[in-house]
Amino acid sequence: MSGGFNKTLQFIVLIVISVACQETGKPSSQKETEAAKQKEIVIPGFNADSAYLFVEKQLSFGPRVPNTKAHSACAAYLEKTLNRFHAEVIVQDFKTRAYNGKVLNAKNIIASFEPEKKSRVILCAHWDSRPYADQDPDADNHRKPILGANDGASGVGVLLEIARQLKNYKPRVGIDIILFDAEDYGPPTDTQQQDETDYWGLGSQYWARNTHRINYRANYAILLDMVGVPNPSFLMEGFSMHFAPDKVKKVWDVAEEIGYGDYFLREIGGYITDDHYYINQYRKIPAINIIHLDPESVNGSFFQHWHTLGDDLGSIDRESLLIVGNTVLAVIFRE
Ligand code: AHN
Ligand code: ZN
Repeated sequence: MSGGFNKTLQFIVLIVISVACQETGKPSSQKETEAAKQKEIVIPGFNADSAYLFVEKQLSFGPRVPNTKAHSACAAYLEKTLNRFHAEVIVQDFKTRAYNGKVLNAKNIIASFEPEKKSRVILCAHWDSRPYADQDPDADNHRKPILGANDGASGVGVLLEIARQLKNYKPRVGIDIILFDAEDYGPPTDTQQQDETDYWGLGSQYWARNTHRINYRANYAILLDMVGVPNPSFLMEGFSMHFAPDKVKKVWDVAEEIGYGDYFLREIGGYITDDHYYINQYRKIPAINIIHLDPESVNGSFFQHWHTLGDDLGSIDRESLLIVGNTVLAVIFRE
């Protein structure tokens, strides 16, 4: 009985002492450090389940091929969702000619956070999906459109989740999320025009020559492409290293520091004509590509289901979305 009372008393005394210490016991320098910490930027946590749902939602419209209903419906969804996250959204509506002469009605969707800030970083991905499963093992599928879970939706899914975080958390730099259209309408591999690489990245080519604001500048751009594959290997892509080696190093260093060194490999990959190429070449903004590269794969460059009907939700791993999302968030919140 009395032992129990003593213990209770001891406990109360301990609480009183600890509260007293909290109020008065700290040296003033420590208090100042804490005041400074209050003003310090808080890096939000990336929610992989939320990103995964954003991928799933994009696929629910069907293949997002320009000039289709699914494409229009998905564009409306992306615009609405980015508005919901309090971004200032500009939709660039444009027509562009495909390799086969077809006129594509395309939309680049641009979401700006704190557009008044001078110092800016671009985060981008393509939101369209390819009209041709021309790498499918079954030749009967070569003219069927793909869902593009990894090839398109994964990067957009990560960026929508980042946008959701940016509604409540503000880095020191302004952020422009750019969702490019008509990236993947390049000529099928069994036509004569394969080597005409400028039929890829039509949306980024348009944006680089007609930015959404006059005299638009950004410090650099990070492109996400095929970031949802399980156990990804993000090699240092060729054009990224050519145009912006310091930005590659910055991102890879942050990734390693937060524990993702097994995925962001210090190994040079091939040159991929992707949206970042046109941002570098036409706009002179240093742009890098975070892209899963696998020289050992069946297609010699990308993941197993690249440009096949197999690029569906089954080839998306939440963990990979998390790795990329946390890395990009850490990079922009350290600026
Ligand atoms: C070329 O194959 C020329 N570029 C690949 C860019 C790409 C296609 N990214 C996704 N799909
Ligand atoms: Zn593609």
